[in-house]
Amino acid sequence: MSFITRGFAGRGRRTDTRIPPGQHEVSDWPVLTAGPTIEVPTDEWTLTIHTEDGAVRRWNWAEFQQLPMEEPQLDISCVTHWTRLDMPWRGVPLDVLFDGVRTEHAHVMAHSYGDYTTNVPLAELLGGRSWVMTEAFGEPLTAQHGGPARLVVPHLYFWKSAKWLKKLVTMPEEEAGFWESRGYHLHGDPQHEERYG
Ligand SMILES: Nc1nc2c(c(=O)[nH]1)N[C@H]1C(S)=C(S)[C@@H](COP(=O)(O)O)O[C@H]1N2
Ligand SMILES: [Mo]
Repeated sequence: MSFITRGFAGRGRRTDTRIPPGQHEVSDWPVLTAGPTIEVPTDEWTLTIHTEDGAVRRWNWAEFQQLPMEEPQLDISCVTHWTRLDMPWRGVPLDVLFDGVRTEHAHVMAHSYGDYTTNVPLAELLGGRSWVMTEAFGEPLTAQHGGPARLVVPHLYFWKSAKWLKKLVTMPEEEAGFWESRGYHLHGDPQHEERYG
């Protein structure tokens, strides 16, 4: 009895520091999409970075595969209160994609195939804090989870992690994306429960 109590207490202490306030841990991976699942064949997929200088970077699928990939284990928190710890991903850090890109702009709008958008400060996409992922759990990302490639910004609520990523467009001022213009917080930090604006 005391062994079980200690076991649960120890597990509680471990996760308490990693589960943001108002969240509970799950072991599955819910699918959340506003609208239909988008099917983007890899031979039609491109990712583009737009700045005040125009379309300054573009990769097709084959070119994207040549970029250096990382395999981070990330804790993901959705504003609908689930948190999944230690998800194994594979993708290209945005530091690599933005390497050598010059812009005066401090904000980015991520655009998906199918018109979803979400805004993130540029600085928060850099410094090892976000990736364009092509795999999760050792498998290519399924269409329902945003394959062939999705943004993942693990320190912000999961609505910032645009599925079916198509374009990253820098902006001089902060503008609201799809959910941000429908009541969600402009920033979305789970540690500070920035759920609604
Ligand atoms: N293109 C696109 N990206 C999206 C969404 C969406 O509807 N369309 N939903 C967002 C929300 S609200 C969440 S919680 C996560 C869900 O990702 P998942 O279905 O892989 O769990 O994707 C985010 N990215
Ligand atoms: Mo969400």
